[in-house]
Amino acid sequence: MTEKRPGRGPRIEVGVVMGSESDRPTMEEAVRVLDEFGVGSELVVRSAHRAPDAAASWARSARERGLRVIIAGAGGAAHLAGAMAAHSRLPVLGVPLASSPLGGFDALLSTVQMPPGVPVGTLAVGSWGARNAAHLAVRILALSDPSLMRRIEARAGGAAPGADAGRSRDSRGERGAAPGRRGAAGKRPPRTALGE
Ligand code: C2R
Repeated sequence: MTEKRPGRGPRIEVGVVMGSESDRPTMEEAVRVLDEFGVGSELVVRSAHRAPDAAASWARSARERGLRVIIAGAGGAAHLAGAMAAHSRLPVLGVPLASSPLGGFDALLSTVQMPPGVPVGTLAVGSWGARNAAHLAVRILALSDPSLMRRIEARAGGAAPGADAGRSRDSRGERGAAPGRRGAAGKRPPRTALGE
């Protein structure tokens, strides 16, 4: 299923692809960050396992459709980001999702351990990864877009990275303090699914 962003918005430069409709709530977090920076995106479901031809043709046509970065989120035996990198020369950012009983560790290893020459920049598990994939995509695009770089600088102005810790979530999508920070009560944040 393809879901195009509304027609009158900014040019669509980031393709956010996910392995299943069930990944949508997490991957929408990436779209929300892109929206905050005014970066146009499309959010689609493609599965390298279940519909490999459709996934390959989406990746192969990505560049000519104007995309400049692909964000791919998938859980379990997550081959989607790797398949995107195999079929496109665009930068691919992989988001391992915690959708199986292994809590995302399976998806993390499947996504991160790509052979040399077929790179997937792998982010954290779950919503942290989805959000950071979007932030990284924005930084990539800003290298050739001075006004976007100014928006990044304006947003960072005075606020240290992680200043949105109040609404941060851990890798299971649960709310908590940012890593390395202590919560209001001075306690350590909750452990992640990967046993931080
Ligand atoms: P369902 O909820 O549809 O059963 O999917 C999806 O990303 C999802 O997290 C369960 C999980 O299967 C993942 N999936 C992949 C791929 N396709 C679907 N990892 C793929 O091509 O890598």
